[in-house]
Amino acid sequence: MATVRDATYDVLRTLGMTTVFGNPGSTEEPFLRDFPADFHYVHALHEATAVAMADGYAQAAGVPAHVNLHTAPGTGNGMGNLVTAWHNKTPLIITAGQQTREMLLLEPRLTSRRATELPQPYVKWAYEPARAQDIPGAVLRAYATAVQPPAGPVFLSLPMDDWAQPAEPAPEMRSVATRFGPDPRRLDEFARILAGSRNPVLVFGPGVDRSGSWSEAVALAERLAAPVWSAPAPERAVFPEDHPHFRGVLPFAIGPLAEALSGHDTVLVVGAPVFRYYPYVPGEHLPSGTRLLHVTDDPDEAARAPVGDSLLGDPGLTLAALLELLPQADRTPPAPRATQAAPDISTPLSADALFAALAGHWPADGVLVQESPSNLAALRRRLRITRPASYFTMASGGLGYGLPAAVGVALAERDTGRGRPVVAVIGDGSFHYSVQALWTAARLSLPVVVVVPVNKQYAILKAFAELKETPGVPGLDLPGLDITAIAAGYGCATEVVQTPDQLGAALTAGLRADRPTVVPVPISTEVPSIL
Ligand SMILES: Cc1ncc(C[n+]2csc(CCOP(=O)(O)OP(=O)(O)O)c2C)c(N)n1
Repeated sequence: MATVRDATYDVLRTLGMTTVFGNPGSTEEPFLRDFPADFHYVHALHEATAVAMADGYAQAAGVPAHVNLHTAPGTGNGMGNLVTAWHNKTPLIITAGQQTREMLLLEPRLTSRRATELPQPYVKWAYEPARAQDIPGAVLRAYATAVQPPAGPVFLSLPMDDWAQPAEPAPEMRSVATRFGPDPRRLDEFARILAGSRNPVLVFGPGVDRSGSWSEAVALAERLAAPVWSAPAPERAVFPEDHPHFRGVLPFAIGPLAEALSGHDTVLVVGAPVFRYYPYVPGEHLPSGTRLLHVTDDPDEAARAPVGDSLLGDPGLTLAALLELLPQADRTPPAPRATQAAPDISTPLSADALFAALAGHWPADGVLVQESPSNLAALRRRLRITRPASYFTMASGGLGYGLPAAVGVALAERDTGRGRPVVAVIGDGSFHYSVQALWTAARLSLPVVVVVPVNKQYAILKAFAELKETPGVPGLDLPGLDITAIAAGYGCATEVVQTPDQLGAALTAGLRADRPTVVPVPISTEVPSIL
């Protein structure tokens, strides 16, 4: 007799979801028992790590990922990175154990009280099946919900006594659309406005990368002879950053962002929120007289934009449709950005010198995962991303994503056979939020290189305190942390680097190794301005 457990593994198999990221508990053991040989359990030592590894894996492999968490405490531990997965628009199916139905009324130990409310509002759907027999169908519905636009995480709470119950006939396998095209009438209107603009500017967001449409984005920029910005604080790179039209990443504050767009009569934003701001710097959302057109596949993103007219549609399909309608603009294309002077080499290195060295040794098909808050501007200034799907960070602002995400990306590179080298740049503060990911990377023999700029402080919080005039904040210094010892304890190779040449050697060796390598680099403690 087939059980609910058998039927659920069959559904997961049919969906191609045979990798399970998790940390097990008693409420999950009835699901995990006799773990099938054709499935891979990726063991995380902490649930935050499990969720972010799955997120990185899903984004790099371009598939939804499954995370199995412990009941309420495990789900709680995973919550920070669940918030990030929601903002990242990463399709994740989170399953969590629940106490046995027989005892739920009296709330025994490990009951998840109001289990479906716990992950709200950072899931698209949360459900505890009314009957054990509904689990396979609920997994199918969870999958459909997670992958449809806007993609995102979903949550199932699954009582531990359900798995041994007899299954009903398997649910009908169905397919669902993951992209939708724009309304043709509204599209015509957008094309007409763009064609009639004197000096349009393009702002591309992570949706362009998620929809695999860099080539359409480049074609539109060239068709309109328009400069291109990345939307502020992007979680993915959106355009070849060595292209002459590329201007950089927009500032993430109201006044400065509007200033960067001044002189343009039309702004076309594709695949991003309007806009992702962080420090409050008052001002107008747009320069006066500028019109904003917003293309997104997320109705909520369109609804909350403070300015602009929106068109719902997949970024890639909409860019392709605009290209059908727009003639070649008769304008001088924007001139390329000035090349940067080489940074001074000092001891310790400046962030600029570190990242210039990283760029100098960068593998052509390298993937960068980043969580280095105060050094982000220097990193993005020095290391230009020129290929799609090769830059990942968190959209949320929550630390503890980058390190485990890099491990998930590296696993996806191996599983897909693509094998691109993965380098993470993780601040010495950010390093500690999900540091256990190093152990999983070591167990899986993943050759990920983790560069840690060591400034022994939460520098960005010092910069924020300066901007917002809040002196005397405690807890902004990080003395007494031995990154080398911590990394070695989790099974990593480590090498402290002081010079650009040493970095090149460490990178080459680390990317060829059969385990992760952590590379602490002491850097200047100067605090860069936040804007
Ligand atoms: C989960 C979480 N906790 C706290 C913060 C607040 N926070 C933002 S940046 C930061 C410091 C990061 O330090 P580090 O990684 O060393 O980078 P640096 O600013 O020095 O470049 C902190 C604590 C956060 N964003 N997310």
